[in-house]
Amino acid sequence: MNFVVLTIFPEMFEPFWAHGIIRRAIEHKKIFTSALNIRDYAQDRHQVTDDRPYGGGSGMVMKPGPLAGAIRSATRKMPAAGTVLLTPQGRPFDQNLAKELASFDGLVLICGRYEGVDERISHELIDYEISIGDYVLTGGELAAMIIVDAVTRLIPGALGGEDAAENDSFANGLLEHAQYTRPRMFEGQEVPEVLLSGHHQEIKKWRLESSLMRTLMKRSDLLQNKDLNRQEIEILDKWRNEINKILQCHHREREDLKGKEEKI
Ligand code: 4GX
Repeated sequence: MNFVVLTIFPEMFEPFWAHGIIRRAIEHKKIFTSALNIRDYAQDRHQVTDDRPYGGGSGMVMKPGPLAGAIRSATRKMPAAGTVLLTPQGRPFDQNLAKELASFDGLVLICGRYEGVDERISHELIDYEISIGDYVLTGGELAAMIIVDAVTRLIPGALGGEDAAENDSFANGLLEHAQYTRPRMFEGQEVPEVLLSGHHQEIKKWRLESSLMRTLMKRSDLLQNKDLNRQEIEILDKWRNEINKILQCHHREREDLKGKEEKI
């Protein structure tokens, strides 16, 4: 995967390329990264990339010329690349969109600043408008890093050895199960016995239950939209039966209480 970022602050990406899994993916040639300065595509002597908005008002707008020049320069070198504009108006970024983007040979990530980019940029030159969430950033750079990060870990071989992308949160539409490491006892809290048992089948089942419980408690919206498999339905059914038993008991007690009160 070839990532090309277009930004007026290319230096922001230097520490990002230089650490952790991103750095290793670059070293192992799983990804290629570059940040081009939009300013270099400005025509005038002062290399201006922004201007006042037509119609008046506060703030500045990114001029279309330098942006179009930068995008065309990037796509000329990789015609099959997808072009992405980071914007709060974009399609919400999620794991499914990350997977879709991971299938491209290259991605050109366009980072706007100020109040945005001249509207005439979007149409021909942009394949995707993407938002990383409903909040306002000072520029698209952090959003671009988030996309590079989430897409990189989906590229085969980018994650080292054990930790494969198939095993994490969202890969199966559920949140990650609870995790424990040494010591066995921490501030009066023990590690669940089953995880020490070495019983792989039981551990697998416990982890699925943990995943389902956390998803139900923290993000029930994810369960509503998910295709559940037989084992997942079995677990949810078991919980439903247990909850029903508790509630029936509770209702019966209240009925008993009411009966007694009526006699008095
Ligand atoms: N998810 N911002 C972009 C300037 C801008 C505005 C409109 C193009 C069109 C954001 C987000 C985000 C702030 C980045 C405004 N550029 N980007 N910037 N949320 O808030 O992606």
